[in-house]
Amino acid sequence: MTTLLETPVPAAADHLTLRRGAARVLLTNWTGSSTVPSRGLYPHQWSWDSAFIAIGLRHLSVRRAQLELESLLGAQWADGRIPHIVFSPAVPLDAYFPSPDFWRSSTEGAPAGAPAGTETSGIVQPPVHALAAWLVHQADPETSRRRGFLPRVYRGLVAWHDYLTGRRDLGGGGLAAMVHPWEPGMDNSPCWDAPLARVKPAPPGSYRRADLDHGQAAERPTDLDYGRYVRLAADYRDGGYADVPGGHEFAVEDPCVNALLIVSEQALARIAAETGADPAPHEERAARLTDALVERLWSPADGMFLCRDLVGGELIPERSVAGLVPMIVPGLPQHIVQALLDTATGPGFRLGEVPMAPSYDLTGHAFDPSRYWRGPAWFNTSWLLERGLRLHGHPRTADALRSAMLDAAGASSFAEYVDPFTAHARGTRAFGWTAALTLDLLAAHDRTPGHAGDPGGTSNGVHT
Ligand code: 9WN
Repeated sequence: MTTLLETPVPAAADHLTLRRGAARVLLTNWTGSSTVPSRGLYPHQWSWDSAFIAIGLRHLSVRRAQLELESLLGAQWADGRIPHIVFSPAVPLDAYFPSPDFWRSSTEGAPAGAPAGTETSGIVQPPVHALAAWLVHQADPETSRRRGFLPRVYRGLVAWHDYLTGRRDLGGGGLAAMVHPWEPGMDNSPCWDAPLARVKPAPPGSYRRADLDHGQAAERPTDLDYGRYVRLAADYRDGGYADVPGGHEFAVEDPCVNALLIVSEQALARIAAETGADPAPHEERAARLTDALVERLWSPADGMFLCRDLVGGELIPERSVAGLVPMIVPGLPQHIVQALLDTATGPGFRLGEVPMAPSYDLTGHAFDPSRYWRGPAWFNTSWLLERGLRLHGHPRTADALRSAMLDAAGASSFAEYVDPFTAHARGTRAFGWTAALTLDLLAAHDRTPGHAGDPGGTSNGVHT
């Protein structure tokens, strides 16, 4: 049965229709204190989803956008980590796997400081939160100041970045490492194929996938991938969620995660200045992270950043959109920015020719236009590239990408991801960050004089 939310919005729909459609998704997915990515497939609160959602929600309700981030921070662990899922006790256990009884955060995570009264996962997701907090503040600084929003979130955000740059510097080179393919948020990216091949999968009968109740198998990770995800998560849990250099079967440094950390650290500098704290340590850390990103993950031969496998010690020779996302970082050397632009518009990603940025090299050996993070185009990564293009002075390419994203969002009923060539819907529909980022792009479009330039200034990565 087709529901109201699944009714496709015609590609040529005017922006008012699109805005209403996007708002309806966010209102429907709102739980009272946060927004679920999807009512069926993802019925809890997810970490980086909430950050992207807050960025869009600020155009509907600044109060809700603040609450979105504050409720997530309410589940932060004492060691600083922000868990990738905060479980809703109202949702049945079998609605999503792995469920709270798998992670057992309040008991197994206690040594790492998991909260006693809230069940969460024990892994993390990319740090978009400080950027989101700053953008939410910017939407209505007066209300933000009156409610004391930034002072309330600042300490938690600092603890979060301390965790990532401290305990999670598993490679010792100054970057945050991820210990599970769910952590960088691009679960079945071909980048993880080789590191995952070392992992013995959990036996198929030992768990039940709930995702296939909602999604098509051809658009989701394989059973073999799932077996390995389950094994890694169980091992991390059984080790008390401890972060031990050399102690993880899967440990990688990802350019998208670290680029987001840099931009969020720069946002923290602005938050510090606004709240009367010292911005200098944040600026210094952002500069150190930028140097480390270039030193450890830049591949001149590929003209893009690659992921580093900390177990094997090498760069992983797979070209995913994660390697282009550092375009959002303001302090990169000019030759790197130029190479990233060339790669983004070259045969692997064809930005400007295909509607949106594919998640993986279109010419790559593992490319699949329908399967999750192995080729389909996603709205969050395209939104980040759109900002990167503006930052580095390419408003026309950014405008074209923005238009294509708006068309695709409406025509796909706010799909989770789309075929990179046809922009046909893939994954679930009425997806939270697709709707939220649509609202953000529409707001930026409407603020743009003559719809041609960038409104918020492009001198840093945290413009509005
Ligand atoms: C596992 C919620 C999340 C996103 C991820 C996306 C997908 C989960 C899953 O959905 O991952 O965390 O069950 O597949 O890959 O980026 O945050 O939308």
